[in-house]
Amino acid sequence: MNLDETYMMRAIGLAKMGEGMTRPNPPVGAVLVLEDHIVAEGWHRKAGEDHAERDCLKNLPPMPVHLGSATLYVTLEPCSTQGRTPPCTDLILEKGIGRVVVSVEDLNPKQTGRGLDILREAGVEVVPGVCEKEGRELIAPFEKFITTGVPYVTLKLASTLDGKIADRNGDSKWITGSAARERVQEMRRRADAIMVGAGTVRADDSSLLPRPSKGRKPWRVVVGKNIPADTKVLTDEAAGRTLVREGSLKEILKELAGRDVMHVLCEGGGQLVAGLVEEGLVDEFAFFIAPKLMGADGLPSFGKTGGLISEVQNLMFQSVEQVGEDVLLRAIVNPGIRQNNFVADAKRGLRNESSEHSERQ
Ligand code: AOF
Ligand code: ZN
Repeated sequence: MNLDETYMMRAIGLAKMGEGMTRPNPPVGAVLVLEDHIVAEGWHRKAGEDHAERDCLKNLPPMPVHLGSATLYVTLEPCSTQGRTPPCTDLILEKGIGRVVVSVEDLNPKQTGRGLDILREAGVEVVPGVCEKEGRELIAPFEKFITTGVPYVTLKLASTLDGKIADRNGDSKWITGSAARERVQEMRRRADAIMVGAGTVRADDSSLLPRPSKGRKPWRVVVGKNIPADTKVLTDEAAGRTLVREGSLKEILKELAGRDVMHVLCEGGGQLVAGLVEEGLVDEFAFFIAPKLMGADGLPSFGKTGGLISEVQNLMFQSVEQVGEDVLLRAIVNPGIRQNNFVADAKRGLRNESSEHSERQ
């Protein structure tokens, strides 16, 4: 890793502190480096509050410094328009910063490329694309939301090695170990909404809130009906932020976007996740796989079966990581073959929906 990448990774680390808090803005981090030392750091905490650049530059030590030889590392192209806050490009020029290193362009149509052009035209050395993969991953939910008006959906499943999410009695506590469950808390903190099917609420009565919340207040969305009135999501201190919805999953997601939700974490069950996959609404899969075997009586991850090998949903693995005794496999829909095979399957009437297990949403 060269120095630019090292400082950019620090900026990405700072940006992550804001994940789950910034909606409808992206998480952004910034680091100011002078003579090979980090002299200030900042990150975007909340929409309406300082952008990362302003947060960083306001933390400068109170000494007369000439910033012509300083480099500002920002995870996102600095904004150039007046929004809830003034343009960061103005601030960078006002401070006389000589070099700006950026991870990714801002795909917000109001911003794309403009901030970088303004800085270049003013004589600032601009270096884009440093740690681009990590920077892009950081703001993937924002990019999906700002360019399509639909939130980014991460589907989390915890299953046995043979793909079962609960035993024949519906009991899922606990398939994966404590490290994996801790990681799920982290994923909840990064999300703006946690979505589950009604059957999962009936079976688990989980609060679905991140613990500890570290200030995060995600929406909770239950899809389906017949939710007992005394369940946690309807009665606890955050009950005012629980939505119960039925009908088109796409419309539900659009409604959430209208509430500034950029990132939805779906935690099952089998029928809801099958619906999301069928409609091509899942952006990322996070499979936590436990080294356990349940056998045919276990509840399948996806509530529908019967697809043919020629018609399977093609995914592409993104990463493999050991988390405690379990494995986290991250995957996306293979962009090369992004077609909706489940829908094709349904149209041909090939699915077997008779499984009693598919009743659990
Ligand atoms: C940055 N740094 O830290 C963030 C940026 O309404 P505003 O003023 O907060 O502007 C929101 C837009 O600014 C947002 O949609 C995105 O394009 C950009 N976010 N830009 O330079 C930041 N959060
Ligand atoms: Zn800005």
